[in-house]
Order: sequence, then structure tokens, then C-alpha cells
Amino acid sequence: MFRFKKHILLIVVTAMLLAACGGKAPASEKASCAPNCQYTDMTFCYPQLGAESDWRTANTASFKETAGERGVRLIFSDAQQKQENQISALRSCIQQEVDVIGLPPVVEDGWEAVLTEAKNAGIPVIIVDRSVSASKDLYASHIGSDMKLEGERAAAEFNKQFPNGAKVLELSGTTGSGAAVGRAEGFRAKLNAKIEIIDSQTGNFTRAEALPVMQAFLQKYKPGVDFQGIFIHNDDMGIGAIEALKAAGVKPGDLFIVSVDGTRGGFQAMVDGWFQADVECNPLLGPQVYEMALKLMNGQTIEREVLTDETVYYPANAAELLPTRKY
Ligand code: GZL
Repeated sequence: MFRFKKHILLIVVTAMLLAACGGKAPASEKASCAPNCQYTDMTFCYPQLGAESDWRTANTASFKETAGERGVRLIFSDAQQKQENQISALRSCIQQEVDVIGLPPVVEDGWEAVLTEAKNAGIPVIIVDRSVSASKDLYASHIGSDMKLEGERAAAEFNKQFPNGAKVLELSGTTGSGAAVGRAEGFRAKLNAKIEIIDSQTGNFTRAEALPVMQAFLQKYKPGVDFQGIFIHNDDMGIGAIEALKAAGVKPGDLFIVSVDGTRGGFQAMVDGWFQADVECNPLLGPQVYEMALKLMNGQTIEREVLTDETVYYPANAAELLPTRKY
């Protein structure tokens, strides 16, 4: 946006000078498209954090498919859940002078320097999905789920199930990520005081890492005796945990399990009786983010904070809804 105004001023002054000498102002793709930029004028940078879960796969597909449909030139990369890889991908996009950056931050902290570089280069940044702790003046907007509310919704399910108290385990997401921080905070804020979280470990949002964590839990705690429920921060870790539970002889319904995301895998786990609720977290953000990016290119203002509207899914209609799920 800042670059566009500078270019427009430069073009006007150049045009005035050249007009005085009778020449044509040099064409400038950026300035000439505002305020009528189209998606086909857009180069959009999306340094995706990884491919750790079905949710992430669906989020990536949303950005790639929508870019293809609308003619956006998408610069995509996969950081394999490493912040340093996201930061170097961002710097590469800044050097390529992209029009807009969408950043799905793997963790909340450590973005000030690279966001300042993007701002100084006149490239607006939209924070996508998880949040950042950096100052709001370093990015144009944030769009994503209310992670704290997701945690509160999970707690409400445990409060309904265990009005007289219980002991529960927590399998949390990536340490330091806005999703794990928010879900844990909301869960604790809303949980009935009689329900005790006896242990919490991270499974980094992946099936592979959740399996050994659940196995270790089962070495320490007797299911149904030492704990009656598990709050799991995403469906992929839930599927990993189910593998360990099955191997330990636990049956569907023996434990009260609430997960997050609402992926097909989570719906199947509800159909099979393993999950008693699945808190929705919508990954299909591509269309909205590109709309926001086009407005920025055209010098229009956008909402500083856009929270996706979500719900909670239950086993009662999981089988009926499963075939309709987009992710
Ligand atoms: C939440 C998103 C989380 C999902 C996980 O918005 O960042 O990351 O809940 C994904 O499935 O890995």
C-alpha cells in the first residue's frame, strides 16, 4: 500500500516532467492497477508452516485451489513446522517484491524483525490462522479461529459430563503456538473446579508424536480409574492416541474424549465412539484471505481482526455429516 502511493506520486511527477518534454510516463504495473487491481494482478506469498495434520493439508488446499480459480500468482512454501524456515521464506518473498503476504505463524513469538522488514518494504501482511504476539502495527489484519473459545467449548463438554468432578489428561498442540496456548487457556478458564487436569503433554499436533505421549500416559495412569477423560487439541493427535488406547485394551466410550478441528478423521472417531465431541476449527480460509489481500492492493481498509464462525460437532449426527465434510 505504502509502495503504491510512492509509485503513484513518482508516476505523476514523472508524467508532469515528461509531459513538459512531450514523452510518455513509464508504465508501472503496481500503480496502474490500483484502485482497480484484479486477482490476476496479485502475487501472494504464503509461507505455510508445515503439513503436520489433515487440518493443515486442507488449509494448504484452500489457498492453492482458490489461487488457481482466481488467477492469483501464489508463492507457496512448506516450513516443516520450523519458524526459521518460515522467516527465510518471508525474506525471499520480500526480495521478490510480492504484493501481499499471508503468514500462518507456527508459534506466537519471534516475528517482529521480519514483519518490520515487510512493512519497510511496503508489503502488507495478513496473519492467518494462529496469532502472533508482535505489535498490531506490524501487520494489516489477523483472520482465524478464536482458539480460547475453542478451549472453553471443550471445557463446557466436560462440565456437562462430569458435574461432580473427574480427573482428565490433556494432549496439547505445538508448544508456543497460538492454537495450543489459546485452547489450553480457554479450557482451564471454563473447566468446573471439581475437574482436575492431572497431566498435560504436547503431541505437536501430529499423530506420530501423540502416540508415544499417550503410551507414556497409559504407563502412569490407569484409564477409567486414575483418569476419566482426555482433552486433545486436534483430531490428528486424537487418532494417534486412539492407537495407543486400543493397544492398551481401552474400548470406545470407556473414556470421555473431546477433540478439536472437525476433520473427517475426527468425525470417523465420533462415529466409532471414541470422541464424544469435536470442536470445529475451520481451515478453509483461502477465499476470505485473497479478498482481504485484493482490498489492500486497491488501497481499501480491511477489518483488523476477523474471527471465523464455528460450532461443536457430536456423535449423534456424525455419520450423517461425514460424507459432506470438505476436510
Ligand atoms: C488451528 C491450527 C491447528 C489445528 C491443527 O487453527 O493452527 O494446527 O488445530 C493444525 O490440526 O496442525
